[in-house]
Amino acid sequence: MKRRTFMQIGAAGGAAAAIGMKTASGIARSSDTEFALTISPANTELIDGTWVYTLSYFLGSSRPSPEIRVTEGEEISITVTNKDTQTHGFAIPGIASATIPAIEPGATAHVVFKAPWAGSFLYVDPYKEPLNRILGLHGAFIVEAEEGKTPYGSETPFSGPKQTPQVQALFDALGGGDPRFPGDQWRRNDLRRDKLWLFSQTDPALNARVAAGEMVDPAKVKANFVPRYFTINGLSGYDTAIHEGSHSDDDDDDWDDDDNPAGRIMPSGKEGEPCLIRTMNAGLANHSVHIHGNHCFILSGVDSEYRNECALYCFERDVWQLSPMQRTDVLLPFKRPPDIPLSAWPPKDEPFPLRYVMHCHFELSQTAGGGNYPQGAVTHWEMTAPL
Ligand SMILES: [Cu+2]
Repeated sequence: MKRRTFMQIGAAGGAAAAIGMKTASGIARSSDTEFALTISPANTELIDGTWVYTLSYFLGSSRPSPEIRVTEGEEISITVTNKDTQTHGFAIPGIASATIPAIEPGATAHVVFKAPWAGSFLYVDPYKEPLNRILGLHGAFIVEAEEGKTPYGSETPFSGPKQTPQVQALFDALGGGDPRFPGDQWRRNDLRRDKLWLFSQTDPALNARVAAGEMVDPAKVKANFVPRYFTINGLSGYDTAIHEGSHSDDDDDDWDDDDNPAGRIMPSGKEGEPCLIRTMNAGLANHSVHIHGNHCFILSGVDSEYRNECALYCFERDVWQLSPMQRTDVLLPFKRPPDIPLSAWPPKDEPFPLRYVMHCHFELSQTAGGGNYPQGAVTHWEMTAPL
């Protein structure tokens, strides 16, 4: 294969910033209805400093795997230019009309479709499935509700006709005088209350074979897949959470806070500020997402055609399974942790912010490079102040 000068994508921003590029999973906001993506190879730095060959969708020329946000019912236009030397495609499982089966090297293709009912989707390269998806050609496609209100007027992330009574009851209980959920209701159009955990994995041996020009048989990828790196929104371990001083607008890094990739992952807020977390798995390994401090309410999943559906029972869980291509929205209630008695709340000896870990219970996923712990699919959330 002919090698070109690839883009360099540093895991924490350092190397990329040197060539004037941001590494954010940039957000394309829902006021847009037209998106121009480019498929391009890149060298990506992983958490332990290892560089691997990857493929990414870029928004414009510099943002890998952008989070695309649209509003239900809108006509969406997506143009994809393939700058790789191999054929690729574009698809959003669950939205059949958004498919571009194949785009030849150097070609540009285009698809127009109507955004369906609100929900969390993945966009992927369906060509040579699952090979190209695993090499990095995936991202989140979020459909926001136009209103999303329950009959009682509580805001939810889901379209009215698709809401189940159980989901409505939960959002109506938030901040509505129910002693279990003191504080505020959930608020839409506020990304502090709307987080994304897109899990994936990398097998560097597979990436190296593709980089060397080998025509890998996609049918054999799954059986031979040995994941050694585990990412959330492309980041691992330390890089998935905001660290004091590292990401404020007054420091000398290249981020403004809105554009901070760790900020899209890490929930941060006060007691009584419930937060939606859109969890999805673009990889080939199973994940078992486990959170400390609060239990999460399961809000949605996907049906057999990968369409989004609201939960019939909003179980309170501290662990939920995320199998490959699964998408599950959960609500982190930001309430007093259930094991702290009311008489001891707010705590006097332990200062705010209270920080709680999220780690995957699929133990392999906590490491990087086959051994470095905890540098995998692990992050934390924080409660900054009591009610
Ligand atoms: Cu734990």
